[in-house]
Amino acid sequence: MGKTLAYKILENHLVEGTLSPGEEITIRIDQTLTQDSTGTMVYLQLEAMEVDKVKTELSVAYIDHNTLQTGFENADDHEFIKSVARRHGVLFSKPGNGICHQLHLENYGAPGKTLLGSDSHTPTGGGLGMIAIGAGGLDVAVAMAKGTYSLTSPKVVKVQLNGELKPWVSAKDVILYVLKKLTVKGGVGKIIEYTGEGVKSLSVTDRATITNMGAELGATTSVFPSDDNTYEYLKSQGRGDAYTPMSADEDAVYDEELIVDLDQLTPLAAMPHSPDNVDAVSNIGQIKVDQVAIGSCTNSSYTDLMKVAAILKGKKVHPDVSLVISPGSSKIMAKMAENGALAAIINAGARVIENACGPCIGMGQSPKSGAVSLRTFNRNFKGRSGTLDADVYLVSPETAAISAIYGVLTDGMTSGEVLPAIDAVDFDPNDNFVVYPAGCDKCNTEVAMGPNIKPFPRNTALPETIEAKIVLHAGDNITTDDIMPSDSRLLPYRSNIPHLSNYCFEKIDSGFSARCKEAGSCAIIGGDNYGQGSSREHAALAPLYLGVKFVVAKSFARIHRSNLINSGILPLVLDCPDEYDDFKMGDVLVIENAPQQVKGDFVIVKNKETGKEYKTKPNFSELEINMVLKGGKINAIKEG
Ligand code: MIC
Ligand code: SF4
Repeated sequence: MGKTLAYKILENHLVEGTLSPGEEITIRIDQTLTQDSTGTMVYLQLEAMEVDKVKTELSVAYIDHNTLQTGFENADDHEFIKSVARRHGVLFSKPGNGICHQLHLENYGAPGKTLLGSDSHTPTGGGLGMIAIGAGGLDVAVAMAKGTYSLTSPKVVKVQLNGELKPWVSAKDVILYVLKKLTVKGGVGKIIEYTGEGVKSLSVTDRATITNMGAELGATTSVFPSDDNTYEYLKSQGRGDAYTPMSADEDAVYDEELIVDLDQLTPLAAMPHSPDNVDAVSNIGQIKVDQVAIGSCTNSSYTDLMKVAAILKGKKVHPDVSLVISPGSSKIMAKMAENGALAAIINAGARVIENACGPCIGMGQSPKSGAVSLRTFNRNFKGRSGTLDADVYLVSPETAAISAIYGVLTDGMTSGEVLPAIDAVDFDPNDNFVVYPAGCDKCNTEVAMGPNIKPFPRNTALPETIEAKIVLHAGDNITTDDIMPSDSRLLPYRSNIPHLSNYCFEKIDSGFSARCKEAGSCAIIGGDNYGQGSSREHAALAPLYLGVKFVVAKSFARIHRSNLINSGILPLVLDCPDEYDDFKMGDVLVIENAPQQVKGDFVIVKNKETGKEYKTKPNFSELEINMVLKGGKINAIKEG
């Protein structure tokens, strides 16, 4: 039986377990990446594990999220990460170099390798034919310490691409189409593998746009084959020797299949407030636009921005629109400065900001009240832009640029404008933003701990009986942005859980934190896909700090479920989803014989008032049972 590309790469890295959907496996991790907003926690945890040199082939610490430096907090975090990186043999990419995923594609990603990153969009690397997985910070710290990662073997979905995209339709529209079909929970427990003759017409950065937003499907990762285009891309970055051709066997067997006819696609947009709320731009109509933001790890490649420059050249941004552009990397920005494209963008009346995440994570550029903001980003969750009542639409760079000129959402296909072709270019190698660790230098480098860096909370062993009060009854698709919001006000406190915890669930329930403190021991009730979105383990650590013991939900998103387990909080799936409505705020729930129950198929949760019992499924693997018994992953590692 032929093999899928995903399983070939996983098999090459298999350390333990059986590679079959649903089975737990441990794989070797070749590379890791961290970014600063999850990175401070990762490196605090790495220090706590008392390792010397990292066990991976390559580990990189990027600074791209908290780059505003409005106070000492960000700069202190950067210095802390730099010092720990040096102590353990990790490369450090300074702020200003660009966005981690774009930089990793350019400089380090390679076909056939495995990459684990403390950011949910790590699957961007799948555009180069690697298995690149997003995970919680602690999992990445452990991968650096041990060189391995454990996960449940996913199913593999084949997405067959036929034909070629028409002008004004781009890779963003492909992934928006897939999101419309599969929804934000359609990828949970799956790897999305792209095949078919349509693959040939997509460049590596097009492919990376698609695998990047596979995170929004909830998928474990997404992967493209590595072919001539991969070689061309690596060569253009001066890394042709990293090329290896890789693809699935002709007769590979997949668990599911979706066919996408590229030539049938038109420009699409994800409407507020979910990346799967997708419709054709022509159906949505010419809504008035207040802000357009181009950039992020989804759409900030050289080709994307050159298309934008070509559309803007000689034109004027509409008087009612604020257009802001953040390039993906210093190399892209430098190339566009050299070839005049940057001048075309600035002359059109656009604001050009730093090569960083910026507005994508609410670090500046929040739109005005009630605004319509078109963004080439990957998430449009309510309030993520920093403006609670803004309507954010996710679109391609082409749609964003032409709409910025017309002042209304515009379908480029029907605009009559001609979109020029963009030629590929070679980039000059430049590592002036990179600080090398000079081997393991543990004894000679002090950890730089600014006053904002506080110890992270640790759990204790699972007690016999857990009694907890329901402090929140939440709906479906709760995001980690809902649980632990992030913006320019809160991002500087990613290394200060006591401070952050005051804002837990702030955007959907401002009384949450106070209620937890009063209850002491707390439970949360969630709907479907609880914890989708970002990998931030702060969405588990802040609830841990506030006394949350377990979450009962209809289903969980993959990374957040792991983060809860890593923190010793029990994620329990309701066996009968209809019972969700039975639970009421303020009810006290009891789990008896907890250490025994978590080892079995069901955990019985009893309502103390009514006496009614509810069956929940822990679905824990052997490793996970050990973690919840010991009160989290760090305890499990330390105690064995
Ligand atoms: C995001 O896009 O939500 C982030 C910010 O990059 C997060 C990481 C974080 O919360 O720090 C992610 O995607 O994992
Ligand atoms: Fe940065 Fe936005 Fe990408 Fe997250 S999604 S890594 S915040 S650019």
